[in-house]
Amino acid sequence: MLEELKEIRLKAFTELGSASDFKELEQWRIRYLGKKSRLTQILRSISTLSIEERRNTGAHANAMRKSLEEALEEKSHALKTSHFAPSLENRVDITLPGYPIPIGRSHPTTQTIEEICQVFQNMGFQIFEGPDVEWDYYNFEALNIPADHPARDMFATFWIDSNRGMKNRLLRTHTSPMQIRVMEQLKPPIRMIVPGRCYRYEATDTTHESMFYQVEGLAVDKNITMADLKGTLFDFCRCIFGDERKVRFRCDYFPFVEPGVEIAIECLACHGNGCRTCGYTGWIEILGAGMVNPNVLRGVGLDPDVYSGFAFGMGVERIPMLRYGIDDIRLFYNNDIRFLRQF
Ligand code: FA5
Repeated sequence: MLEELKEIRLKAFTELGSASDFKELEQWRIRYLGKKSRLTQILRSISTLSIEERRNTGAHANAMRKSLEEALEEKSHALKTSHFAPSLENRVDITLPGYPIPIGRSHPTTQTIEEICQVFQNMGFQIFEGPDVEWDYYNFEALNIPADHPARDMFATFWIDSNRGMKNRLLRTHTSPMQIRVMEQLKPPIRMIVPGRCYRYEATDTTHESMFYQVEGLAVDKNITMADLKGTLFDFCRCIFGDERKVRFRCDYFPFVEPGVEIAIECLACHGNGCRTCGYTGWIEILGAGMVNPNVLRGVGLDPDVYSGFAFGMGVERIPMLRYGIDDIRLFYNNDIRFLRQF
């Protein structure tokens, strides 16, 4: 039996050496290691041998099975390497340049906010941020807009909850609540700006979104006048739109300022002739402003006979609209990458 084992071994290794693909390898496995192979038969018959033969033949047969299995494993690995390597080389041209990885960029609104902040920082304004979810007190009450004041209609509100029938928390309709929060914390002189999201429960159109950005501004000190307000805001308009662009400055009403004004810029889409984008007026309003109402100063413990101030709140998206002739504010938040990657 030992002789037979030697013969099987010699034959098996010779045939394994000449196996050139996986099909031949599988046939080899069945022939030498399969259930019906001679080696398996020998291993099964070992129990019928005498003790002496059993020990000798059993050890040889088991060692042979092990070495055949190892040789099979090795050959299979060698075949895999030689099988895939040349075909990979044929399919992949490693000299070709790689695919470019698209690089992200800031949203046009973020870019505009950064630019606005830079202009005001150069004038000495500090930057603050405040909560999107606001109390009725800060959004309205402390800004001289008590409950049932008709001016609440100017700000169509998303309410969040109410307290025993009293509406209480909301998504801020403007960044002006931060005027109060900052004046509660800091003593004049104050020069601050606040960029942030605002929400209004209103139908959208070419210049109105239900979620948009504003930058609030506030300056409080002794002897601040309307001339400071006008000079600051005209300087800002020149920095952003250049010297040539027409700026309209006229009266407006906001309960938290007195007097109140608004600034509008000539529409780029129609050069002031009137079009769908500007609602056929030739102008797009970018900000409301005014001298801080004495009631507001009193509410935060400042004496209006000693201190005065100006405040403004500007719509951020309207600035790139006016600069680049974008005819619909809704394009900013549609997430169309073809629009966004232009900036
Ligand atoms: C206000 O929100 C006042 N808080 C501004 C203010 C601050 C006045 C301080 C006085 C002193 P108004 O609702 O007009 O005002 O909005 C200010 C600017 O935000 C507008 O000029 C416009 O540029 C922008 N804006 C207003 N509503 C929308 C909207 N729905 N979508 C996009 N931009 C808007």
